Amino acid sequence: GVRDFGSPVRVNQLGYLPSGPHRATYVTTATTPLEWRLVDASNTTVARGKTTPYGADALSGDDVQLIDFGSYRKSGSGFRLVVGEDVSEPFDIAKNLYSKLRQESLEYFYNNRSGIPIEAKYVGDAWARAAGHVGVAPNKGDTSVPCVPGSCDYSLDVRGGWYDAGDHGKYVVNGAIAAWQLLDLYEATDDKIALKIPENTNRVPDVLDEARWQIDFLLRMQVPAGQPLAGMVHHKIHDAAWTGMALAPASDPQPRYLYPPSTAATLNVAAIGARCARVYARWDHAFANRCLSIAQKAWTAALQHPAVYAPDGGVGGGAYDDVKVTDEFSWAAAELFTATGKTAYKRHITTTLKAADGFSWQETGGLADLALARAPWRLSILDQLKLVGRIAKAADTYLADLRSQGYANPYKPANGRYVWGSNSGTANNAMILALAADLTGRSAYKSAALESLDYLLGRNALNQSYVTGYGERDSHQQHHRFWSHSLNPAFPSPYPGSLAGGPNSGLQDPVAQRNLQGCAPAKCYLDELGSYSTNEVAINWNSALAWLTAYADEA
Ligand code: 9MR
Repeated sequence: GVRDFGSPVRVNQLGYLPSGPHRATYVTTATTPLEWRLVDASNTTVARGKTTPYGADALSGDDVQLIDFGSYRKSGSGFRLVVGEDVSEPFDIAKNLYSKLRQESLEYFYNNRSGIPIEAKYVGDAWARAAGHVGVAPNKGDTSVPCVPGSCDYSLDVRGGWYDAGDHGKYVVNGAIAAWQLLDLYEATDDKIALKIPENTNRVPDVLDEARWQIDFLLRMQVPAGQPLAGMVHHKIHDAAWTGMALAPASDPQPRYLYPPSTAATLNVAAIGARCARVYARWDHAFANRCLSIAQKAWTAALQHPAVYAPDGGVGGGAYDDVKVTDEFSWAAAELFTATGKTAYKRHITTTLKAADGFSWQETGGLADLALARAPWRLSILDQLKLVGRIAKAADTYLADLRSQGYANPYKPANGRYVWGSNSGTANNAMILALAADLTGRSAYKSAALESLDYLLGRNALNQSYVTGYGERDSHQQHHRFWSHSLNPAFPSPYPGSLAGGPNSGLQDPVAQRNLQGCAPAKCYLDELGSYSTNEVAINWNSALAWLTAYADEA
């Protein structure tokens, strides 16, 4: 049938910062400027102006016009934009607009912890659950996990960490980049926001406590001394077969296995271990030293085994396969260089940030530059200038991409196809814009970083806020084993602040295949539990949202 996207006036359904950009998109085939009005909660017109005709937006297939109500800067709630008979969803204009989302997007991680009970006193009754995978029946537990039969003859204690996404797997490639982004968030914003987590009374910033839960797990994945491939890191641990939906982690009865080590996973641990060593040095010396020593062992092992690749395919878990690891070598080298200052690492930094690549779990070349950006004192003045130039150059592309689209979005794939997890492409490119703004002081970058949040929160082709609990038309049926309310009412909906993967041209699940044939790239999305290729949650996507909302809250 015909899909109903509600009002053609598309706004950030959470709202706008008083001092930030105030833009919206109107879907219309009209080609001449139209009058728009901003009305307040009592329906009084507080501002008016003319739309700017734009034309056909390539990736959504929509004909649109643009609205800029930047002339109005007062705070309030319940505003709406009106064009003719069409009325937008309501929104706020407020200085503290992103404070709650900044916090809840980070509390996503506590909710997805393995190996610890999720307590009602932190998350409320609906989201509380027993500890998963601690060896209490029917769980086999992650405290003594054997290798997949025939691949090694030891077991490892790999308890803890975060579940990757809607599934119960824990993957080093991806796990590391998500933890990395929380550490970078801490460094970018000096984050001291209190989170509702068990560690919130210690003296360590809560975001670092949360990241440490994951880092401790990642460090446990290293092959022990005396074993073949010692120092390498197991690629992943997950169930023998995919676990069913509407299943709490503690109820998973299946055997779980360690999958063989890979060079990519080993370099991910080298990178996160080095970043950990630098960031936690101020807070916990012993932990920082342990991180560094494991990172260095991993680095040495990766040099000895530079081409051990995790296979594509497989059952029971994601593949996270990657056969190009020059970028992982470069990222790890950059993190080790910034942590230690040792020039031996420097010659292994072979990649730079490129707008076309961005960064992701698979493409980590750009992270070398992002690592250096956090430790400029390691670089000569000339190299610092070059680094800022490269980051600004990538930001220029994202700025142009955002400005050239009817729904402002710094993500604009050159091949015209949205990828699995496209919303993280938006958030990660916005992060580069924010970083470029910090490094250059150019307000256009900052404004574009903030405007990117408009896309994620409703100013898009589907009138969809992709964040649970934020906006009138929010995603709330994301693919998740425990947050399976729409399948079984005994389970909760996603915790507020959970980001959906977003439009994916690939239609890689049966629900998408049944319902989305022929979709325009920006519309290949369904808020349905079964559409894992468009509507899953994932740690590496929420880490990007957390980074960006922390930045917006500081702005
Ligand atoms: O985010 C991953 C995406 O880049 C891949 O294209 C996709 C298919 O391999 O896998 C995504 O990651 C999923 C992982 O394999 C298993 N856990 C859920 C992840 C998010 O959907």
